[in-house]
Amino acid sequence: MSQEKKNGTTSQDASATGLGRRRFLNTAAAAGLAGVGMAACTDKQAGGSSASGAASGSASAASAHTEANAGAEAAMHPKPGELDTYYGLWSGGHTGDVRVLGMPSGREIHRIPCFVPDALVGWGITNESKAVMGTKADGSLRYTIGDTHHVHASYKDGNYDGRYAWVNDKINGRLARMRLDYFVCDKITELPNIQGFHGIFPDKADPVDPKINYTTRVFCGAEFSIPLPNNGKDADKPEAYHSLFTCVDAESMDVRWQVLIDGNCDLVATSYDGKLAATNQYNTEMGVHYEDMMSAERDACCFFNVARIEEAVKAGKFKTYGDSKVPVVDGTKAANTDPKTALTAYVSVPKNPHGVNASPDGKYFICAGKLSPTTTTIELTKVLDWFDGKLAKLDDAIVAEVEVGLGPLHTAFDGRGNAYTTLFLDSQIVKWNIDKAIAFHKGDKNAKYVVDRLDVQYQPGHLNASQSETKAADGKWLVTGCKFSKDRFLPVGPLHPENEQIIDISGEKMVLMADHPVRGEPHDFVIFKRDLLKPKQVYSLDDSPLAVKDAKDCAVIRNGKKVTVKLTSQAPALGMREFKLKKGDEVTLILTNLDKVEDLTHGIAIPKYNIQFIVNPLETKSVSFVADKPGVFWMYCTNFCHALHLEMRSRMIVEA
Ligand code: RUQ
Ligand code: CUA
Ligand code: CA
Repeated sequence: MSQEKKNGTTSQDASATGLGRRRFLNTAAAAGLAGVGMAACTDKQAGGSSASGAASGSASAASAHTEANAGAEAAMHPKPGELDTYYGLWSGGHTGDVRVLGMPSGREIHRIPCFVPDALVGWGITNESKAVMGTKADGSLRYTIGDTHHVHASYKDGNYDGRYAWVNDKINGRLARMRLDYFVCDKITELPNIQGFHGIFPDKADPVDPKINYTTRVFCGAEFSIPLPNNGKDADKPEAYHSLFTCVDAESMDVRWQVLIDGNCDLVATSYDGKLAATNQYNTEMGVHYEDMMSAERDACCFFNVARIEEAVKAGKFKTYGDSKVPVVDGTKAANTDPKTALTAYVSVPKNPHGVNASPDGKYFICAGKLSPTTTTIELTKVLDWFDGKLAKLDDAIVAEVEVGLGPLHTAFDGRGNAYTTLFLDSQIVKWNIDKAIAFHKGDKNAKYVVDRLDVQYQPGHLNASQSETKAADGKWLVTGCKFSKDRFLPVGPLHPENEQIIDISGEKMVLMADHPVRGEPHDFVIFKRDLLKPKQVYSLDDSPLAVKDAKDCAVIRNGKKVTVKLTSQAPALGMREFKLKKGDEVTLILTNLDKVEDLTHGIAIPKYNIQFIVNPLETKSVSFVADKPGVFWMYCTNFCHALHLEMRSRMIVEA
């Protein structure tokens, strides 16, 4: 492939790697991008350093795992009854959920429904879940679809603290929070004035108060620009289109503020000191057509000075759009030319960058080039220097810009100074050393920054390493989400599963350990030590104001047409064996599970009423419906709970 020859980052030819198919896929994928201005990898890349002659990594063979990896092999295949050592939180893509995996086995343990109804738990059926999801005036769900991409968890002291995780919904511009004690979604916020909410990242500390060394904000990047206000009037006025960067309060989940910027937002990163957040921008051209978005040779990584933005909001220097009350400060280039007062700083990055990731030593943000074969390393103290008026040229914050291969998308870290970047077009992961890349960029052409390359199957998007984006990056495991599995699994018709590959990164060379088929379409994920979480095993009756605390309290309480049915479940019986309603009653059924033992979950289904949900030990849930069908309806327990589970029923009698 000519591109590879030119960029010189791969020293082997196709026959040496023996990977004809991979090259075929590359050709196909590269051809798809060739027409839209994918940067050819030349030594003359503006501002970039050439990797010619520097990168001599060799592709590790997939069969390389041998006795050396016996320990890793054993950890990946826990014996029956053995537990995993890490949790993984995985976005589900357009299934709209979040998945919980045990790692490194890759076993899926749980799914957390957020944006999309879930039949198992009754998410979107119970009143409590509907209140989280959001309803229309008639009580029906406002949205029933979602597209989750990026999951990140709350921090304290630079490591996860096990309180919360957040995930985006790209389709309807919403942010969901999950409580990590119960592994449930407890709040969803719809962001105003934006579309295509993509990148998210929680902050790791407060920018001014050192006592707040934990997450209090979540930053959200809007990928699509829209006319502001988006009322159908300015569709043909490109100058009316904008993207906003949004800050959400981690506790209240209220939107605190937004920043109007030039260009769009893609992925988001935050610094360990809380002072900086950033978003990569691929459409600084502000094109509304596809071709326009690829015309510039360099786009940007836009930095936000969090403290200054919050001062500006406090000082009333903002406007609002439409019905939204959220303060919007001006972060456009024209309004931020003086570094000493600037709210934003646009560091240039080659053509259409994608991922931006913070190194675990807290020093750098690394931008992956996507249409450029490079990664750009930005030193954060230099960005802060620029804001202080101590760095004349903002782009001098770029301390390395080196070629790594074709289609770099995301970067993970091992805590030993190495970065791992997915190469979508090359179907590879490249391991490279950050210090050596910096040395190479400075002019030391002998600095061999590429440490290793590993072929993956095929077209990797995200990757992440155990504890990667924390100060406790442990360099043990790397997972990559390959967008195509092709021939790796039994065929099941035209749609193949994705291929999540687990890689041992404890040694110098990466070793591919396992393929895992996954249902579409995970994007990002985080992997962290299991002892960072202390999940609760049972609810408390006081968690719900509606709780029916004793089976004796079961009753049908009538107030005209409005009827409240209070019910309990305790294996193997429901608190009422039968109850009567009248046709047309507006019913709210409250169900409390009085069992106190973990895993003793009951479910309740009402045939023909389209109702099914589960209640965990000491949990209370409710559902509202109109008893519009007369007859006898056997409500039954859906969740296997007891030897007499099948008998666990109650007759709901609706009188005509
Ligand atoms: S994006 S394949 Cu939605 Cu996370 Cu990069
Ligand atoms: Cu209760 Cu099954
Ligand atoms: Ca661009």
